[in-house]
Amino acid sequence: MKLLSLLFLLAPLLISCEAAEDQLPRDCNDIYNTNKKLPSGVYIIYPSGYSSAVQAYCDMDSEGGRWTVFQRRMDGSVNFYRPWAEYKRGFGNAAGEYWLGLDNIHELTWFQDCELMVDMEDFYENKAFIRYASFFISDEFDGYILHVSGFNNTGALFLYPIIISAGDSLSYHGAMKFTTFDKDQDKLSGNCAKKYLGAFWYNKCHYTNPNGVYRWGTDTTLHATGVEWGTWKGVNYSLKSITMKIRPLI
Ligand SMILES: [Ca+2]
Repeated sequence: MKLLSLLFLLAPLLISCEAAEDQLPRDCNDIYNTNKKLPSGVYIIYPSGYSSAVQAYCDMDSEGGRWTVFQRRMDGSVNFYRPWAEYKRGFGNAAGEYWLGLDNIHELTWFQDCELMVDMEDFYENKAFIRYASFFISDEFDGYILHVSGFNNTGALFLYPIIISAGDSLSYHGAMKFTTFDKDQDKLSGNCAKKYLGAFWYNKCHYTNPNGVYRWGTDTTLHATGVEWGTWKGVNYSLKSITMKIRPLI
């Protein structure tokens, strides 16, 4: 009898929690839909319900906005050479350099069809952005396998007159598991994260190393360890900035 009364008392509370949870923004697309005039900036999103609140940078400007940034390098202020637990959970500062976390990226891409955009800039003010029509990753049990396809470089944009495609450096990493220095899931006999000082969906090993060491342009001291997009600037040119962002297909 006591239990029944308790349930009766709690029922409205449980129902209201459920209703409120439905209204929590899962990503920047949800935030955009609450008010289409909101500017780009840092917002709180809830990739998997109430207890999953996390800060993310929302790009509300590029190509129609709605983008949730999950990776960003821009000034070398954050160390990206970190262990598995950090890549799983996320780290850094959403207003600057950060990684949203593999669990969050999985939550945001597994249950809805998403596209990917990568923005890049070198130290000569050349900029490029490319898109992939489909992007999602599996869960930790599967090793966070990367699924990426539909490369589209029509968005390549350069300030200088020579127009060259930034190229597809990511498809080589498709179907790979995520590797950190303390969790080797790549195709190399050694550990690609240790060899190239980053953490990524390394194959044997990489065409791009967005989580590598921030190194201000050309640097051949340690081969291919910088923040690189190989098909654009080669693997010994560390970019000024790179941003990886996702949004659900409409
Ligand atoms: Ca290996």
